[in-house]
Amino acid sequence: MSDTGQVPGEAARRLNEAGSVTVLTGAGVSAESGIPTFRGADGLWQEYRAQDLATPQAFARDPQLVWEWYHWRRRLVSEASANLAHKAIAGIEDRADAFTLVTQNVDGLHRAAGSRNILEIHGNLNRARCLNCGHREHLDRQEGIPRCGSCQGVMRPDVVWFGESLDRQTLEAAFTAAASAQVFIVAGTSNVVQPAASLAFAAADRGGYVLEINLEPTPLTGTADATVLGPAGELLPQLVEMAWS
Ligand code: BV8
Ligand code: ZN
Repeated sequence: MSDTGQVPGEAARRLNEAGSVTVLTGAGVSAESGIPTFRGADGLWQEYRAQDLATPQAFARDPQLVWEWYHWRRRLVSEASANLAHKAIAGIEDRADAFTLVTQNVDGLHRAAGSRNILEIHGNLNRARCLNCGHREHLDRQEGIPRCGSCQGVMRPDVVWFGESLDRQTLEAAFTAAASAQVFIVAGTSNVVQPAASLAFAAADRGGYVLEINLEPTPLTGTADATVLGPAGELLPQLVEMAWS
């Protein structure tokens, strides 16, 4: 583990030479845009307990409360802009031969930064899904419980809650992108939420070079080929600069 906050030269060289690159991001990549992470000191879960909000049971019990939380998070995101970490990841996509971005984030900031090939494995905050007919639509309203434009049914946030399975096709694509990555970059995630937390290990098992960028060690540290502790908004631009300058 390199705690010098310095990207190793080998990581930059491998990125420059890689035919296929996959990046996995978590809430830490949006932290420098002012979006609270989940488990950090100011984390979303501190103020609100996850089990009270990000579960189907919570929504069944109190849909109004759950929607208030999501509307609050959407307002935060609407006032935020993509940061240098998001932009550096879009820059890697511009230069790599084959590129996939797998994100656990539901804030849509990667697309705002110019990323294109994105697998949003936990869904998206700005989309709602009808409980009755499955119709999905972009969310404009800022409060209350949205009603389906197609059947008037109650809608839920189009995100994956704890205890819910991820979309099978999206998850398969994410594991394929991990297994085929010559370089796998993991940025801003505590690597505890499954099945996302297994992706980096899948990449390592197939001989991919795994670079972890995070503020603190995680269960991946030690398996990753390199772990650099520091802000993604500094380290990812540094990596791009070293790889392609
Ligand atoms: C599933 C969307 C099959 C919603 C999210 C018991 C009962 C039921 C399930 C389970 C169980 N035990 C285990 C499970 C499985 C569970 C799980 O993994 N639980 C964990 C907590 C143990 N997983 C699931 O339920 C998944 N489904 O397994 O289906 C199944 C079905 C039925 C029963 C069992 C299994 C569904 C998981 C998806 C949940 N949805 N979000 C919403 O957002 O509202 S998860 C949520 O956590 C976000 O998506 C987030 O992205 C994700 C992971 O968190 P991180 O992104 O890593 O964020 P975190 O704050 O943790 O870390 C940030 C890191 O960044 C920190 O390390 C910090 O140091 C660093 N950082 C901060 N700033 C910076 C930085 N790094 C760099 N630069 C900075 N500036
Ligand atoms: Zn409907």
